Amino acid sequence: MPDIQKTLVLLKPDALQRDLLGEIIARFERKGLKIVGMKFIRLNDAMLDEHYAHLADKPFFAGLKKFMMQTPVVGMVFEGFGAIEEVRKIVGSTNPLSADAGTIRADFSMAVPSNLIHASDSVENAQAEVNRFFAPEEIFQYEKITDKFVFGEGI
Ligand code: DAT
Ligand code: MG
Repeated sequence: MPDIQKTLVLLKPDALQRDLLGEIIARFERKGLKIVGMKFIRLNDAMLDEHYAHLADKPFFAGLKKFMMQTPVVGMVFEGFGAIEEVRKIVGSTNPLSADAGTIRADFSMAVPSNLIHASDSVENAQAEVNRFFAPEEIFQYEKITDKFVFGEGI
């Protein structure tokens, strides 16, 4: 079994504008990923400089930041076995036109930067991103009736 991990998701302004928040969240809920943090976040320039530092030299960087600041985003923290990779699988690859059918990006979007969702891509980045957007007291531990199906305790 992989480790139990936490990973960060941001539902981007296009998800909000297109009324796809519920549809997207439902996919993670159905999978069994546990929501342990969830809130609106108004991103600013400094937050995006940090979050997208790996893209700072790209020609689309300014446009990407502007896109991400159009509305609040929904920040979420999911928990589960191998959650980082499981969430990325459900999200699909960056370009929606090359993402696999059945993924969120392939099923609901057509172009970058409007690919609906951000998800952490490594253990190191997940830790940094959860801490960047959530204070410790905004991450919750609680029992769910379905925990036994999700954390492998059987029926
Ligand atoms: P991902 O979001 O799959 O982790 P990334 O970290 O390489 O991908 O890029 C972050 C976001 O930047 C991506 O979700 C959409 C935007 N982006 C990436 N490549 C782009 C491009 N060629 N033109 C415009 N936006 C782009
Ligand atoms: Mg990325």
